Amino acid sequence: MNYEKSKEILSKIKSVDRIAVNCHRNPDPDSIGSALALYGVLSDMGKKVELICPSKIEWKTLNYLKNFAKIKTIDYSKYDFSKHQLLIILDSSSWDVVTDISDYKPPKIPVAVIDHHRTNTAFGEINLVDENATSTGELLYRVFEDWGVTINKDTAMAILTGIIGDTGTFSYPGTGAQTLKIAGELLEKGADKDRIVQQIYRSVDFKMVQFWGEVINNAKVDKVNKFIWSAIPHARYKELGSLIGGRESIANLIGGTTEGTDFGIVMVEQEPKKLTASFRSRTGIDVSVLTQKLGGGGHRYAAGVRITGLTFDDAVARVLTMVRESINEAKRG
Ligand SMILES: [Mn+2]
Repeated sequence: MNYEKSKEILSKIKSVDRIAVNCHRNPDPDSIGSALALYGVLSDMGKKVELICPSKIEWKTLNYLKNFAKIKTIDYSKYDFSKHQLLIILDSSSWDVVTDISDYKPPKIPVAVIDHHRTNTAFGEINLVDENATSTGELLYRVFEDWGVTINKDTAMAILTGIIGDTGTFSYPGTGAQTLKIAGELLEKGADKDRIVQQIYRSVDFKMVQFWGEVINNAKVDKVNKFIWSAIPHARYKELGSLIGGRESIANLIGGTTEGTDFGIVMVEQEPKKLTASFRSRTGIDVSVLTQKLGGGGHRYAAGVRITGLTFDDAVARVLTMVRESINEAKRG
């Protein structure tokens, strides 16, 4: 048994027929892969499952995953949960992330949370949170082991998609023997690693490459505090095509790459007065500590925060000021 809570979740599943499984807001490959892996396993158990997501799926290149088209975009403020007996939430640290609504009132059905974010607020009735898992995909692999599930090729593809998505193809620190061993087992079960990498990392629209160029052109290095940052105002973001996922992908690229820096921040004003910042650590400095001070969350190496209600300049200044103050505080010890 990998997790004590696995059993509790399994017996809850066994006691119901109709289950909703979520993809979080602006779902990434781990969210989508995990949801589809669980969808397959629950369907094989004879459950009626609905896959729900508050956003449109921008990761069209993941359409190689079985049942990809079954993910429904819903409005959580209007959705009728009474048709389900259980909601299983994956890869989401809070209701805000699940629903894309900041003051969401939880539905009146049981909720089980399976997640790997250290900032998870344990907002379900049952919470299986393992912050040492690289991805929800990896976590689910262990849960499926606990459940005695035989992993077929489709499930293996979905799980490996989550792992490869959240580890930058096994490159991020914290990706160790356990993860690589699981990945090896998934390959033996028929998962196609090369296809997954091709679809996640090597199928980038040229418009996106141009957006990356803009972010790189605008980047500045704070040599004193050792970080790189770049910020794109809404008007320019719109001109460049309002590309969902652009911020995260370029944050991975410059945030974790630039010599002489500890971390990087890419800020994009996605809507007027709605700025989202992605933080990426290069040297292991815990960027989730920084985002948490601004009301956000995430992991040691990758974290984020959304600032609403401020003009672009004020929001950027707020992020930079807080970051610089935190670094100075830490230096003073
Ligand atoms: Mn994840």
